[in-house]
Amino acid sequence: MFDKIKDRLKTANKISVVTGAGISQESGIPTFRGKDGLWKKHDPMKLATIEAFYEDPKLVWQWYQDRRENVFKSKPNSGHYAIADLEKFSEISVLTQNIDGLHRKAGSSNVYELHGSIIRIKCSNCNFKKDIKGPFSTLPPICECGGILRPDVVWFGELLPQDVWRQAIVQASKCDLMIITGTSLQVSPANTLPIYAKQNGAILIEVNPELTPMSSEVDLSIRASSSEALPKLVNTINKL
Ligand code: BV8
Ligand code: ZN
Repeated sequence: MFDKIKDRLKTANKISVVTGAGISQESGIPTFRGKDGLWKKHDPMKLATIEAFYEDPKLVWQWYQDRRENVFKSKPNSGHYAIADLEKFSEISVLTQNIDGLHRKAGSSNVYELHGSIIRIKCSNCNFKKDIKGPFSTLPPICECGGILRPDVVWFGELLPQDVWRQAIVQASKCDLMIITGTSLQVSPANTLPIYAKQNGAILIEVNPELTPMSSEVDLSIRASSSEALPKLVNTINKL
C-alpha cells in the first residue's frame, strides 16, 4: 500500500495530522455529514451560530449538554492511539476540528483544537473560562459577572482562536508529511491546511472511506477507516 512513497516516508520527521469528525465516529460520536450525521437532524445555522445562541440559549445549551454527555462516555479508538504512538518516533502536531478532546485522552500532547472544546465553557461577557465535569441544573448557566456562559467552541461566522490558528498554519507549513483523516474538508479555514503543507512540498496521505476535494491532490488516498488504516500506516512509518 505504501510502496509508492516508502522512500519519501523514510525522511519524514515533521508530521502534521489533520483530523475531523470521522476519526471519532468509531468512538460513538456522530459525524456531521454522515448518514446519521448531526446536520441530518439539526440545522447547524440554528444551533451552531451566535445568532442562534442569543435567540434561544436554552435550546443551544441543551444540544451541547446532550453532545457533552456522549463525549464524556466515549473512549479514543485505535485511530487516535496510532496518532499518539507516532509521537514516540517523530515530531507530531495534531490539527483537529474535533471538540471532543479524544486526541489528548489517547495521549497526544501537541494538539491544536481549531474549533475549541465541548469540555470547556467561557463567559460571553468577561474572559472567564473553565473545563467542566458535568451537566448544569439551570440552563443557560450564568457567570458571576452576570454574563451568559457558553460552550468554548467556534461557531459558524466566528473567527477561530487566532493564536491556535496561527500556530496551526506554522505547523502545516513546516511539516514534511501530512496525514488527513476523518474530514470532508467542507469547512474553512481548516480545509486550507493541506494546501499549506503541499506548498511546502510535504507528502500528503489521506485516510477516508469516501473521496474528498483533496483526494486527487494527495500522494496517497486510502479508502479505509482511520481505526483500520492508521495503525498500519504508523507501523510502517515507525519501522522505516
Ligand atoms: C470563519 C464547532 C471568518 C462547533 C464547527 C460560504 C462558503 C464557504 C465558506 C463559508 C461560507 N459562509 C461561511 C463560510 C465560512 C464557514 C464555513 O466553512 N462554512 C461551510 C459550512 C461552508 N466557516 C466558518 O464560519 C468558520 N469561521 O470562517 O470565520 C468568517 C466570519 C464571518 C463570515 C465568513 C468568514 C468557523 C467554522 C467552525 C464552525 N464550528 N464545529 C460544533 O461542533 O458544534 S465546524 C464542525 O463541522 C466541525 O468542527 C468540523 O469542522 C465540521 C464537520 O466537518 P468534518 O469534521 O469533516 O465532518 P463531516 O461529517 O463533514 O465529514 C466526516 C468525514 O469523515 C467524511 O469525509 C467521512 O467520509 C469521513 N469518515 C466517516 N467515518 C470515518 C471517516 N473517516 C475515517 N474513519 C472513519 N471511521
Ligand atoms: Zn463573566
